[in-house]
Amino acid sequence: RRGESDPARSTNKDSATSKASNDKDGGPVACENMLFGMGNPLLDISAIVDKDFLDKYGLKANDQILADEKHKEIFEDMVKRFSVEYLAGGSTQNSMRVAQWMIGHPCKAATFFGCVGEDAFGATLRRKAEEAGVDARYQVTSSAATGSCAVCVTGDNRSLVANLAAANGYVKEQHLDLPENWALVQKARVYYIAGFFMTVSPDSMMAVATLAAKQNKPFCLNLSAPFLAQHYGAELSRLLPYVDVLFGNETEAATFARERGFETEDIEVISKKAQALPKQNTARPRLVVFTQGKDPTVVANGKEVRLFSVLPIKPEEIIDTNGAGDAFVGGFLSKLVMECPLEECIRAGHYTANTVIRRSGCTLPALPDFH
Ligand code: 26A
Repeated sequence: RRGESDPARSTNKDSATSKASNDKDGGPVACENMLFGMGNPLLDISAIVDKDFLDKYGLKANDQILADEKHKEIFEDMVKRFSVEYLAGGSTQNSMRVAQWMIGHPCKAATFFGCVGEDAFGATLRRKAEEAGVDARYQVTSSAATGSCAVCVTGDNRSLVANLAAANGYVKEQHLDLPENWALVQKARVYYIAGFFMTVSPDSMMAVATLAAKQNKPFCLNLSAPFLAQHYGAELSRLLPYVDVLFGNETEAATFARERGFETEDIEVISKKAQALPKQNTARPRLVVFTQGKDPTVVANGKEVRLFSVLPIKPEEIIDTNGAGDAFVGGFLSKLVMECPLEECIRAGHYTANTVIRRSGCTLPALPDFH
């Protein structure tokens, strides 16, 4: 039964409050490599910057983009002009660290695949993953530096500029397909890949997505950023039939709807339409989960659209919203993988997002205080 039931329809309402290692309710026990993630391992270089800095590099206050020619100097410039912090980043890797923290079990429950360079940044990412208890299995390339992401904070906004570098060098045949790695993929119960990885290895994503459908396990995808719906529509269309849980925020949902000709700006209608798109594994109804910052999270499950209020937070308690979306996903997945009901998955996601925005970057305090 393990890994096959639909957590969103589970009737075991108590399971989210029992410890992961506690099997007294008959729920699953935390085990190694139960949650699989794959993405761009990036080191975040974060600073509070000014409007001049954003203008110099043509950045919007709130955005996530890939670095191009005009951003070549941004990293050096940032370090020179502002006080910077170095933090483990990369969207999917953030979610895996958060999920592992919530699962709170000594075993490495979360696996992460991605590509780093042979350098100090790569070593830092490896150490951070190790400290978080994540089983990071990196492909290592000698031909590029470890990827980094400039996090330009102005007030409550943050503009992210990712220089994928080595992360862009992930090669399915050289990593995912290796028997010892593929065995870890097969072992997982739940799969999560942020849409960002469509710019790197859509074939790797398809391989994982088709396996998930074949084995009737949930495959989860994040819309990640507006530019993906705009410029990676073909990759997204290929993946969508395999998506069991689709995550996104309000801006990404709006762009997705526009690109697909939904002809509505109403997020509840968008969630319903996305939910109803054709699906490969019909045994598992799709869930669409759209966060909206401080506004309620919208969930469509095929029968209804529900709204879930987030935890209140005073503006002065917000330190940095960078990683809030990843943290929400990490919390959600930590309960999905334990086959908890939808309400518990959402509650955990709101808790981890609320925790992360009180801190710099996608970082966590020593122990979760959730249960
Ligand atoms: C392909 N792109 C643009 C990206 C990213 C990314 N992670 C993967 N691919 N652009 C930004 N990030 C990460 O998002 C986190 C915040 O949600 C940053 O590294 C940051 O940690």
